[in-house]
Amino acid sequence: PAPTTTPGSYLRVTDLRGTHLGWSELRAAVPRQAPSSVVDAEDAVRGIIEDVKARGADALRELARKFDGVDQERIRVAPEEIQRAVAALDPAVRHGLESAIERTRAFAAAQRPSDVTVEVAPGAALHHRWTPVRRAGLYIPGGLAVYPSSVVMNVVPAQAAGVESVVLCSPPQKEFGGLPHPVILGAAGLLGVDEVWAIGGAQSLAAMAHGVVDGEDVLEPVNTVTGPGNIFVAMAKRQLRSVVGVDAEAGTTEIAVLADDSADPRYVAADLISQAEHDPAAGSVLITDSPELAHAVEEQLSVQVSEAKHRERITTALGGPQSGVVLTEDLEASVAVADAYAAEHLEIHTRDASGVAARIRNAGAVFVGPYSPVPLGDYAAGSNHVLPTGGTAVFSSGLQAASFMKAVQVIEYSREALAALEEDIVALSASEDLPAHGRAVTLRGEDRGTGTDTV
Ligand code: HSO
Ligand code: ZN
Repeated sequence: PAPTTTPGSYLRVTDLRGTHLGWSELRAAVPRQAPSSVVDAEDAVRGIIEDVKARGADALRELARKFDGVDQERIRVAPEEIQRAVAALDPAVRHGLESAIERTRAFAAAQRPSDVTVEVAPGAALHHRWTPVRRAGLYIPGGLAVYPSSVVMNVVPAQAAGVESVVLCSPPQKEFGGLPHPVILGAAGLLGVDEVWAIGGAQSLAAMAHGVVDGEDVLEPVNTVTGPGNIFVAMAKRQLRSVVGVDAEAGTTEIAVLADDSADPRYVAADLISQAEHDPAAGSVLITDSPELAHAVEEQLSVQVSEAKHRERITTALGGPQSGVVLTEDLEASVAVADAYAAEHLEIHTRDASGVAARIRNAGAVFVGPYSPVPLGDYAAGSNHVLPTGGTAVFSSGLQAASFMKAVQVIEYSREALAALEEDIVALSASEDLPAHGRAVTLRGEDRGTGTDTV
């Protein structure tokens, strides 16, 4: 039989019981957002990037007036303003940020990839050497969703990678005298970032990619940009990809909960609500082989949603096609659905939760057991909250030190080790009609024993 989808009071129910779907069919059957309209921003963003490239700071001032309603004197934020923002942080918020920084730093440092050296034959040495990029740029949005936690999540792995120079851009805010949001400045200050520019959206990505001179202030071009943003930011990343390294185009957040009948429906409902709170387009998915649990979660949703501050947004998110309950035959089938959905965040609420977690191939981050809810990872666990969305976890990973690093492959052969490969190289170069390739090797062979070789 084919899967059936029926409306519930909050979540639609897709019943996969009795179906035997293959991988592609499962990928199509799981709840998913309609593809975003990033391309709608294509022409506007192209214009902005060209303008910033051609007119630099003049263009940035004009765009700040147009989009942020702000007349800017200095575009770069004075370092004293950053220090002032640190001093003005609410003590509890400061404590939260500091403990997040500490744990995220510890994990990010441990995640750094290590160099390797291999001797594939006597005298034939290969090294894989990781190096950080020289300079990284981070964009943090302003407006409705202000996430100082995202400053931590982007800056910490860059610093752990050994990036020497980090610049942060965030939109100028009218209500803060044309400066970025004070808690964003405070978080930057706590992290030791002293270069912040008040530039918003696509124009900030253009400025960081191409560099800007504003009188005394110079925004040097960066090698990699990261950070969340709307469709304009996503489109700017797409268009600047040939100029700078970029992280993924952040999509709307999502959570999947894989649960059996041992799960606590109050916890499951609270966690589904927590990510729905971000955005009416956020996705909350429950994958379970227990219709009783699905029912109990629905009951909990009706209690908890009505108590939530952002209940309108939450109700819209839970009711959208990107959210729902997926009913499965058994645990095995639930794991297959979770893999096909490839959630940004996947919670496991089952017996032997760690055993089940170990069987998951596709997820940005896996939260194991009843005491590892997603908001723990959003703010404090020490893992990174910049994770692949929209099913892209089948091929990509969350932000980490390696996102700001690249590897150099180093080749170091001795005379004998090269000689041992001479025939192979000559044969392959002839087969590709590139005889000068072979010649570069035979030349060295001829030197052997003629006394002209120096080593
Ligand atoms: N859940 C979001 C991150 C976040 N939550 C920031 C709260 N603040 C995407 O992983
Ligand atoms: Zn969140």
